[in-house]
Amino acid sequence: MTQKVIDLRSDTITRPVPEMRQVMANAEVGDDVFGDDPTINELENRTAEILEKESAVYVPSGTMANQLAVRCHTQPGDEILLDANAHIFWYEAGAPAALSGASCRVIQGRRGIFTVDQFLEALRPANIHLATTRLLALENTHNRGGGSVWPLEQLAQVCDAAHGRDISVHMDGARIWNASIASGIAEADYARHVDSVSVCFSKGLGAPVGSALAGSQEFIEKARRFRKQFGGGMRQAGIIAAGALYALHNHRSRLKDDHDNARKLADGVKNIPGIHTDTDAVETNLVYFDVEPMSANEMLSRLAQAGVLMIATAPNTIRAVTSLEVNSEEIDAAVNIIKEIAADFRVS
Ligand code: TLP
Repeated sequence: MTQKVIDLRSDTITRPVPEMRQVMANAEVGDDVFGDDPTINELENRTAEILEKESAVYVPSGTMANQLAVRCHTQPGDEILLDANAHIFWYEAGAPAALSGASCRVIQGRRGIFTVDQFLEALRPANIHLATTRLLALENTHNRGGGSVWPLEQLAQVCDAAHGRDISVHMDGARIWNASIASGIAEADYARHVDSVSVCFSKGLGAPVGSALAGSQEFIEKARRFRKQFGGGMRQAGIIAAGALYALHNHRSRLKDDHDNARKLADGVKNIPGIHTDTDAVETNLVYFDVEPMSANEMLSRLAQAGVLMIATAPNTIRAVTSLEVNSEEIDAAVNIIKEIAADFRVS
């Protein structure tokens, strides 16, 4: 019997469960560029309802949702303020510059989260030499911040400070569902402080494709036009939107299992010689740990040989992400494998 791979590379690897595939197969569809796809319309309405925003638009990816927001909020030459580890800055292939002509200026937050004072310090005076800061972008939960959740009050303070200076706020809420489950704070309670929010259905929620951008009616109308321009206008995409709708209805509460498994993994590896992790930093479904004396890549290739997949985010840093693809027993198995490999590195 072939051994099942324990895939902890990302929660993006989640595959549709059989019931989800069933609703996808039976989805009612139409041409969404004409606004005729009833399943997409339902998904957009439901998403807007949960986030308590006027409107939402379905898009192929989280990257497109974020970049539509950047495009809508800024003009070429404008500047975006965001944390130094933000996904928009790190992992979107330079899109703010390429697609919107916007530059990024970063704030050195703590685990992706910064204070109102840090925001205020980063502001530039009005001066013709300087770029205009038009947009502040927050990420909740914060990916490279270790899956950290923004404290609501701090988020509100930062957003109020931005709005008071005519700066719009976008929230990359790819994992807002995880933030909400971990904190007990409704998604809408985060979303009410920001002008736009992107959410992903294709991560912990387990849908195969898709994200959404939500905001005011006027903002989303503008985003629909840019979605077309960016090549994101889809046709009978109700097939995939049905998976997202299923995920929204059925998979939000199960994220707690992923959080429990992440904690179990962090607790399991924290005392292994050669592994360093801050277990207090594990708030949701992401676990980061440092390895030494081996490099992250050495560790990853040994793990892969043993059927455990993770990714490196720095020369000595590894990221593991829990999802519906990995159960509690598999976390135990992964911990034991890490233990064995780390011991090998110490004797060799
Ligand atoms: N993150 C992916 C990779 O791109 C790193 C992952 O495996 O975590 N915002 C955040 C906070 C994200 O973590 C991601 C994906 C996105 C946006 C982009 O979503 P997609 O991959 O749908 O474009």
